[in-house]
Amino acid sequence: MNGLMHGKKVLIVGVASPRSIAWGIAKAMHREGAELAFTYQNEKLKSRVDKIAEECGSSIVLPCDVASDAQIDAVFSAIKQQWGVLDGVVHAVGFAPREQLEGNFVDAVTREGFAIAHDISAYSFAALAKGARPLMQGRNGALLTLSYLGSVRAMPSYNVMGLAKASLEACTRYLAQSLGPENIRVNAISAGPIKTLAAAGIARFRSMLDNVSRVAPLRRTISADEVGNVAAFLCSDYASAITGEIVNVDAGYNILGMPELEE
Ligand code: NAD
Ligand code: 0WE
Repeated sequence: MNGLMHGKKVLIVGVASPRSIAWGIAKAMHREGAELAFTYQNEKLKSRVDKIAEECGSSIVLPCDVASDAQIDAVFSAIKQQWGVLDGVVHAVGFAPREQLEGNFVDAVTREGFAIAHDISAYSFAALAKGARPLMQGRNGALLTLSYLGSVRAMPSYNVMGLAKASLEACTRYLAQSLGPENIRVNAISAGPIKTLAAAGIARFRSMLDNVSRVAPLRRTISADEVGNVAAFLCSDYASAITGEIVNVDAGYNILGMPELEE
């Protein structure tokens, strides 16, 4: 068994369903020879994550609501006990209260909505980095997070999540600067829209996907498996000189100034 990530031990945070981007990443990393551990946000999601972990031959499945320092600490204590070391962490978590993602930004934004979005979607990446750091010493460690174009462009309805993703991308750079001397790399993938649970119930999500299919240079949307392949590369030693980077995996959508007019 030889793969891009042969023998690497990776913690995956953010699996909620078989559509999750984190699940596409886990499958790619497993295929490339990584050993995986998983967390689940709450008891409602536990059985799903158990099932998905089993498919990757993983027996480490731990509770972790990233709003809780105690739960984050417990995750890394358990990893320390079971593995002793860690090579990678995948952070695929984002949340804002639902009302934040509807309508006009100025109407929707509140102090509390802002705080929650930034806490769960951006601070949590730094919190996981703090926990992982001691277990990654003397190895080729890699941290990876998931962002979206709404961090750098104003998008309808994405609202305060766009601010939180901007913070997450800055966090990626600051973590890269902070942990680079310990040979821990930190990168983000900015993914195009994918129909996951996090997209369910978002008004006009279907028309966003249709728009991407019409105008993106590749004339299609992307899959979680395609994000997974890039994630496996970024967390592998083939990416040993890449850190602090935001890699777009979006069929080219972000490069456009103006879409080509349809005939
Ligand atoms: P998803 O719903 O499958 O995953 C989101 C995950 O966040 C879930 O596993 C959920 O349990 C977790 N989460 C939310 N609050 C949490 C908390 N307090 N503690 C622990 N976990 C919590 O959806 P997804 O689309 O796979 O999202 C994964 C990441 O990808 C998110 O950061 C999202 O912003 C990002 N992203 C998604 C898209 C898209 O179109 N789906 C595009 C670009 C980036
Ligand atoms: O990051 C995201 C979505 C993250 C998200 C989703 C939800 C739905 C459930 C954060 N918080 C919540 N809160 C909930 O209660 N994406 C990149 C997907 C997404 O969401 C959008 C998008 C896109 C793309 C919202 C509006 C406009 C575009």
